Amino acid sequence: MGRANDEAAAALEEYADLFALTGGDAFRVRSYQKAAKAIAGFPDDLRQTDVRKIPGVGEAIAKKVEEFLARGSFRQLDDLRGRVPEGVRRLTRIPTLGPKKALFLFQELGIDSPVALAEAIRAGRLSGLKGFGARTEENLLKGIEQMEQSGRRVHLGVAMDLAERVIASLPADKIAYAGSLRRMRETIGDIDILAVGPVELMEIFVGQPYVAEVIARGERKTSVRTDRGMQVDLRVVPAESWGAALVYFTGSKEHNVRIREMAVKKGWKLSEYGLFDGDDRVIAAQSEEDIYHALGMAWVPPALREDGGEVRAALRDELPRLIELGDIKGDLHTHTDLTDGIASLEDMVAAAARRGYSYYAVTDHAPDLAMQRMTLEKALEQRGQLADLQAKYPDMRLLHGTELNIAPDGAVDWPGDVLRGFDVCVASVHSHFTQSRDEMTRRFIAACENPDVHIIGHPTTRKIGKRPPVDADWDAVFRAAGRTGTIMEIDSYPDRADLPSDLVRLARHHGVKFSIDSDSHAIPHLAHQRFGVGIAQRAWLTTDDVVNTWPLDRLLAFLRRS
Ligand code: DGT
Ligand code: CA
Ligand code: CA
Ligand code: ZN
Repeated sequence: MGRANDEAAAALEEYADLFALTGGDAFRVRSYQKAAKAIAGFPDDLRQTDVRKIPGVGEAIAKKVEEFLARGSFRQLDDLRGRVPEGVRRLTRIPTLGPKKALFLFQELGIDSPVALAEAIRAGRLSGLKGFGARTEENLLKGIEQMEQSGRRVHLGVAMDLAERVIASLPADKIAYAGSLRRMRETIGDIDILAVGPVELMEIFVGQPYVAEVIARGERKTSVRTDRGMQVDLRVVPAESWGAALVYFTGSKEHNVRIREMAVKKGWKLSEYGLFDGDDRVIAAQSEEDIYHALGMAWVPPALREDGGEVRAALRDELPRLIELGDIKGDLHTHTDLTDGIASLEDMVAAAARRGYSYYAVTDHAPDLAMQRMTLEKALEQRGQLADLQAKYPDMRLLHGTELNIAPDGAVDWPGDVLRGFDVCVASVHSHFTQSRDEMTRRFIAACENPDVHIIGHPTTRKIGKRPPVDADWDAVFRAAGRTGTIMEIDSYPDRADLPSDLVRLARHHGVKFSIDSDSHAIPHLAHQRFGVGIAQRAWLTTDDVVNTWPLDRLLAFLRRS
């Protein structure tokens, strides 16, 4: 997927937001949003495509996109940006604050930024205003705090795209990303790239089109800010200390402290240049394996390097055989254009087959998510189409599933006899996100206890930087899931990353099994599973913990008993 698609989609989304904010027609707002989604999910690079071919892109939008491709913006977007202060636009990014209220706050009270809003709430200036009760104010404060915390960090998907683009742009002898990105953290502060190559590499780096500003430039390290605001550090390291540099700059800092202690205990020294003895003679430096082995321990997979017990386990040679992307045998949560996906059933299935899966579930939304206009007839018709398609794919079992909606009381869309007609039932929270902790906990437990619910989809419902996780007693929820054999999903969509790895670890304590799903709404999303595998690795999962690494028979038997 080319970046041009993502950027054009982001511009259209921003335009839709601004258009809504300034009282624009809701129908047109939706058409911009739809077009943005279609463009983001379009498999081919926008620059090599006739924009008008993309579904949902009419003449007016096509013109805007073409202007955007030519100069990085379009006239109507510039106009609206000029009319709405940047602070007010940032107001709308506060989770739970819609455009209408944001504009109201600006026009009536002159509140022009999230900071100003937090001050106004604390000073009691909003009390008595229609639509701003104590609960609303509390949620707004939480949202502002969350926004400040996430700060300039971006989710893994954005950072990975950029890192791969940087790596592809540089003619190095050896090049790799390190830092939090290599450890597959869910959010990334800055990107750390290591390279072996000529000094001219720095010159080539700062001349790249994605570089917006050079922060610091040197022979060994150059830092830039990219057009998307992310910082990228490029370090050129000597070939003979490649392994030592990788260990050092992969981190985490806490992991590095631990292994440096190991070196010191032996009277040695560990730095970004190598592992040295008391006389400064090099013991190991060229590869990570050499360094870990010299310290008397097994090589530690990057996702585990968080000082969470991995050093002790590596010293005893007790590290688990972590799950890897190659272990994944299928996907159990995907959508088509029957609901809010943008690709047809045929195209999604064909793309899944190209990935070499043994099984693939289609799980379009169920009727209670009213805007998707799903009906039982449509679901059954899709089941027939899937059965017909099956003949074309002898090596991949097609599963007919659905993504149910967990109502506030824990009930789901269809009665048991309908649910039992599906091979896989995912059940997710899509509404009433701000229930109290007790209500939310009961809601999830009820869903787990439903014998026809197999998987809880994107359990916390968070969207990184946009929506906070729901509040529930996860210990209690996971206990119920363990007891009932209900699978917890690791939704791999990088702005969801849901469950996050700390909750995966907690759930595993309760004997819970997991499915690593893409939650695809377009063909390129299928590849997101690699991010879910990263989450699973950070939680120390093995293939035994993850149901969609299992052979079909074992999976089906487990689904039947849960
Ligand atoms: P981020 O960028 O906030 O997502 O997280 P990291 O882990 O990528 O952190 P970053 O970019 O500050 O540094 C990259 C790695 O370099 C870090 O994981 C460990 C190593 N490192 C940086 N500064 C230090 C330090 O002062 N001491 C040690 N031992 N290691 C450091
Ligand atoms: Ca970093
Ligand atoms: Ca850095
Ligand atoms: Zn969902």
